[in-house]
Amino acid sequence: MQQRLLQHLSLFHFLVLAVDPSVPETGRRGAAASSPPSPPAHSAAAGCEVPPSHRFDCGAERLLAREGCEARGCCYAPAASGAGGGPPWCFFPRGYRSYRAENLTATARGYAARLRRVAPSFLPGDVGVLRLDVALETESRLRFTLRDPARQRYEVPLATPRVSARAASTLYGVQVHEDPFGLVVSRRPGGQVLLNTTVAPLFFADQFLQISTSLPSRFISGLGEHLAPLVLDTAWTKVTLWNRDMAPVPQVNLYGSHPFYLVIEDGGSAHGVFLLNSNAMDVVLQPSPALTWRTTGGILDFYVFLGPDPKSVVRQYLDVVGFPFMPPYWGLGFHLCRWGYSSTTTTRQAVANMSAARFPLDVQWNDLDYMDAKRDFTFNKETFKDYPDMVRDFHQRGLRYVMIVDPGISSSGPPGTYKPYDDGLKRGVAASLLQVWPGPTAFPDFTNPETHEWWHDMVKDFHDQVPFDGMWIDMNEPSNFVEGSQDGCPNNSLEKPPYVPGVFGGRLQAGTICASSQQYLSSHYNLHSLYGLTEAIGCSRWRPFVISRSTFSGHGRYAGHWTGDVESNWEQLSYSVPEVLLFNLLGVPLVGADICGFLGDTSEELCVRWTQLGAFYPFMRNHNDHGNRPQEPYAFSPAAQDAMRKALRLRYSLLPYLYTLFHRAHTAGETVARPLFLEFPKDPNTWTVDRQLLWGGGLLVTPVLEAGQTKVSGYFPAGTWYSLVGVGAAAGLPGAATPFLRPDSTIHSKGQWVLLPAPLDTINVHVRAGHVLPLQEPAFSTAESRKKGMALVVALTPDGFARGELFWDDGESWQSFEKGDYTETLFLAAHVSVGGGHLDGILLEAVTILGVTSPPRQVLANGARVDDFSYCSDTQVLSVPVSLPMWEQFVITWS
Ligand code: MIG
Repeated sequence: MQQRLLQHLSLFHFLVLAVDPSVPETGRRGAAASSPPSPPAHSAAAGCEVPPSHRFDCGAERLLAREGCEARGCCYAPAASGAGGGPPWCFFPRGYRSYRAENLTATARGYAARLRRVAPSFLPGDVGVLRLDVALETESRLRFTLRDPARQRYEVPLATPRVSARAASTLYGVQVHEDPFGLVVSRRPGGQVLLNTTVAPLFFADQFLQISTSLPSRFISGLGEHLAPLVLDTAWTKVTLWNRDMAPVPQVNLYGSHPFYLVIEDGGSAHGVFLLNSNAMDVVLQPSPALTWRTTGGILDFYVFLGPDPKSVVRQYLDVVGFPFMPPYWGLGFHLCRWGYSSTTTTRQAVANMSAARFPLDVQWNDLDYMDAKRDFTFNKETFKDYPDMVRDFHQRGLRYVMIVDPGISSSGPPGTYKPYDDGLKRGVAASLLQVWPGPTAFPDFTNPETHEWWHDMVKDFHDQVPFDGMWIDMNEPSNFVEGSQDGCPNNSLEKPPYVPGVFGGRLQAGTICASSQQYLSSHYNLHSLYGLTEAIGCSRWRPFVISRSTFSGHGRYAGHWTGDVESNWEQLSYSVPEVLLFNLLGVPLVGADICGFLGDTSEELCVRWTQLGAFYPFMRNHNDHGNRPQEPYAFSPAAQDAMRKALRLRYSLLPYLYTLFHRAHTAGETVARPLFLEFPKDPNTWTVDRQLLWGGGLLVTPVLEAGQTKVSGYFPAGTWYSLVGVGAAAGLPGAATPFLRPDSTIHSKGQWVLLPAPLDTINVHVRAGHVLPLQEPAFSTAESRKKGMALVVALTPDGFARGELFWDDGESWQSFEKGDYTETLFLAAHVSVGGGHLDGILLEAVTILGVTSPPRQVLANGARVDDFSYCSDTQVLSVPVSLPMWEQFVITWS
C-alpha cells in the first residue's frame, strides 16, 4: 500500500501531493495496515503488535470484553495486573481507519481539506464529512480546526485574534497525512516532531470527539486545575476538565478548566498546545509519551505555539486568550478573611487586633456572615447594622474592603420582597432554579447580555449602600447542593452522554445544575465550565478587583483566583507552589492559596511557614473556615508573630518590584511567580522544580514545606545568588527596607542543590546576579508605604552588570498604562536614570550594591561625595545612603 501525503512546505507556500520518506514511523506502518474492508471494517489480528505504552484505548466509552472489542476491529490483550491506570486492554491496531483527507486546497490563511469517514465508527451521531482548516496565523502560531461543514456546532465564545493572511515564514512545518488522516507539526529548523495525530484514529461524533498525538518529551505541564506536581505524570494519567466545587485532592477535576499544555523538549525548546473547547473532557497521558484529547462536544479547535523558549510559549498562548488585568496596588498587600466574622463588631475587632499587633493589612474581607439569610446584595440589619459605616471607617484608615458574592439568587421569599430576584425574573436572566445557599435559587445566565445589565444594576445598587472595593465570587462552578435540581434532570443525551469523562461524582450534573439547562448562548452542557469566567467578566466591568474560584482559559484578563478549600496540612502547603506556578503559566498571575489552610485547624508552625510562603503568593490572603481555631497572625505566640511580621515586611518592602512584574504581565504577557524552567530552560534540572518559585527573573524563593525542618534544600541554577535573608536596619532607611546579608550566604552555583539554613523565623529569598530590585520602606498598609522612601538592591554579575525597572502610577486608576499616565524607570548598574511625574516627592534613600569585589575609595551621588557609605569585604556589599529625588535623573558611581 503506498504512502500518500499532502505536504505543506511553508517556506515556499507550496502544496504538493507527494510520497514523503520523512513521514514518522507510526504513520507509515499505520497506512500499510489499513486495507479498507466494509464494516465491521477492521480485522482484529493485523497491526496488534503494539507495545503497551503505545496503546490507545478502543473502549473508552464502555468496558469491552474480547468479543465486543474485536467487533470494533480492535485488539484485545488483558494485562496481568488489575484494572485502572495501566494500558488499555482493548486498543486500536496500527492504521485503524477513520477519516481520509481529500481536496486539499490553498486558502488565504493556509489551507483546507475535506475529511471523509471511510468506515462508520461505533459511536452515535458520527459526523461523516469534516472540514479541516489550517491557518498559519503567525510565525510561531498555527491554528487548525475540524468542523462539521453541514451544521453549525457550538463553539467557545472567546474572542480570538483575527488573522486574514498566512504568515510569510514559520517556525513550523505541517504535513497532512491522507489515509488514515493525521496531522504532523514539526519544528523548523531541526525537524523535531511536536505533534503527530497519526498515532491513533480521529473521532468526531456529536458527543464524542477524540484526537491523539505523540509528545516529544515527558515534561508536560498545564491542563489545570488539578492538585498535582507542575510536571504531570505521563504514566497513564487521566486529567478531567469540568469545573467542580471540590476541596482539592489529587486526580480529581477541580474548580477550573484550562485545556492548554506546555512541553519542554530535549535541549530546552518548548511548545504549547491549546484546545479551545469548553465541554467536559478527559486528557489522557501515556508513557510512550502521548496524549489523547477526548471531549464531549463542540469542535476541535487547536492552537500550536512554537516558542521556541517556554516564556514565549506562555506569551503566545496569552496572545490568544488575553493578557492579565492590572491589579490595583493595594491588591498586592495583605488580605485578611474568615468565615465566621459574624458581625461588624468582630470584623472591626480583627482589624483592630491586626493594628495593635503591628501587622500590615490592606484589605479586610467578609464571608457570608454579612448577608441577610445568605442572600446576595443584602446585609444583616442586626449583626451588620453599621455595615456601610464600617466600610467607610476602614477607608478612613487606608484599608480596602472586599466581600463574598455567590451567583445563586434566592427565589424563596414572597414576590416583591427581594429585588434581585424579582428584577431578574422580569428581565429573564435565570439559567436554572436549583438548591444552593438560601434554599431555592436561580442561577443568572452570564452568557446573556441582559444579565450583565441586570447584574451591573444590582452591584451598583449595593455599592451605593456599601462602598466595597472588590468582589469575591465563590460557588461559580456553578455549585449546587442537590444534584441537577430538586426534581432531578430530564432524561436526554445531554444528561446521559454516550461518554462521561472521569468527573468526580460520575455524572455531569453531580454538584451542579442539569446539563440540559438552556442558556442564552447554548446548553449548560456546552457552557458549564465558562460559568465562572462569564460571571467574572460581569463583575470586572464594575471594577477590576475580582477574585474567583471558578476559572476558564482567558480568566486572568478579568480576575484573579484563589485555590479553594485547601486543608490546613503540610501536603496542601507544598501543593500550593505548583498551583500558583501553574496559574501563572495559564495567564492568571493574581493567585494564592488560603494561607494557613481553610479546612480544619491549623498549627502554629504550619501557619508560620504558610505565611512565609504566602508572602510570595502574588495574591496574599489568610482565610479560614468557620468553627476552626483562629489563624490570624495575631492569634499566635510572640515568636510566631515575629516570624510572620518579618515575612510581611519582606513582602511589603518588595511591592514596587511585584507591582512592576504585574505591569509586565499586563503589557507583555509575562508571568509574575514563575517556575525556574521559564528562566533556565537549558538546564534540565530546573524542569521539575516545583517547591521553589521565582518572582520575575530576579528573585528566588525557597520555602520550608515540611514540619520540623530548620534546613531546606533548593536548586540554584548556575550563577551568583545573593541571599536576602531579612529586612534589617543595615543601610540607612529609617524603616529599614534594605536587606542585610550574611557573609556565608552568597551562592556561586554551578547549577546545584544547596542546603540552606531555615530556622522557623526565616524564609530563604535570593536575588539573582544581574538584577536591580526597587524596594520601598514597608508600612502598615500600602496607602502608607507608597509615600515612603525607596531603595535599590543592585545585584552585580561578576562583570559588574545589573538592570531592573520600576513601573509606578497612582496605584489604582483603571488603565493608567493605556492612558499613558504612569512613570517607567530603567535602572542600569552604576547608571540609574529616572523620568516622569509619578514619583514626585519620593526620595531614594538607600542603594545596596551586591558583588562589589574591591573596596571603593570614593562614592559619588550626582557628582557629590558620599562620605558615609559602608563596605563589607566579607559580603562584598556596598551600602550607599543617599537622599535623591526619584523624579530626577541621578547617577551613582563608585571607584
Ligand atoms: O461551601 O462562603 O471556597 O472560601 O469560605 C462553602 C463560605 C462556601 C466555599 C469557599 C470558601 C468560603 C465558603 N464557601
